[in-house]
Amino acid sequence: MPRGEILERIQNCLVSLDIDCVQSVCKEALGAGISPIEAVEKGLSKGMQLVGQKFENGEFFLSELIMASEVMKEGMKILEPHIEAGAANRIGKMIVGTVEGDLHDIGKNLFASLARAAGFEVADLGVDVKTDDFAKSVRKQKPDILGMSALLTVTLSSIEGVVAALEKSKLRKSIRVIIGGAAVTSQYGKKARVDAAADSAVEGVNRCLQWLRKPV
Ligand code: B1M
Repeated sequence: MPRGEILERIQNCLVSLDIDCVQSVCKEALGAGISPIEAVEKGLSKGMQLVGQKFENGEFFLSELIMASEVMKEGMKILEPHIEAGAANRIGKMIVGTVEGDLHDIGKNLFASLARAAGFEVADLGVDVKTDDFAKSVRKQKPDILGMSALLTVTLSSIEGVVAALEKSKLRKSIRVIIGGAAVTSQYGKKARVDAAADSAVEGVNRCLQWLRKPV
């Protein structure tokens, strides 16, 4: 079966909220030589966007969003072990988390797992991370990079709060800050004075790798 069709089937399985279907088509994708990252980005993540559209136009309710997250996580369980570790040695340290008021964690988890596979040591602070907790963790753990995920427009401004807290405690200049998530745009990234705003986890991790080759 053509690769495009397999990826489309992954999306359809997700939209149908069918765990068995997602698991078997993800396995089929790997068997057909589709890279696990492509299956995540063009299959599962794309399917989640379709789920989001159905929620927006009233076809899906919160219960379906919750179910879709579970289905995506089951698909990730098949694909994640195949995302290869690229670097034998630790290349840098990173702290990640989803901003205060926001409970979405799938994109943040994806970014963290790709970063680990690329050789980063990643401390994951979880979801709904308070501004002060981001700043405290940076002070304590001294990472090279801070990554924040934000999917809700209403809580997006927490990012500016974290940047301000880092500036206040004179920590901002010693780290790079990257943000991502459905609510993030590059325009917002400039407003929030972060170093990068990534559209995808792959793009974000690639940017982090570039930074570590060219330290702050
Ligand atoms: Co909610 N949700 N949700 N949701 N949800 C969205 C975000 C929404 C766009 C849906 C919609 O209306 N179309 C909408 C936000 C609207 C807005 O603010 N503009 C929304 C809403 C409104 C809500 C609630 C308020 C609903 C309610 O209660 N009435 C509520 C809020 C709860 C809260 O957080 N306080 C809510 C709840 C939920 C669930 C809990 C049910 C569930 C999340 C479960 C979970 O995460 N464990 C959920 C889901 C699943 C979604 C959608 C459908 C899918 C999100 C997702 O996981 N996508 C979402 C629709 C959408 O995004 N279009 C939606 C897959 C994931 C891989 O994508 O996280 O964007 P994403 O990550 C991408 C990139 O953004 C990037 O990489 C990934 C791709 O490679 N990326 C990074 C992400 N983080 C990065 C960090 C980086 C770099 C790249 O560097 C650090």
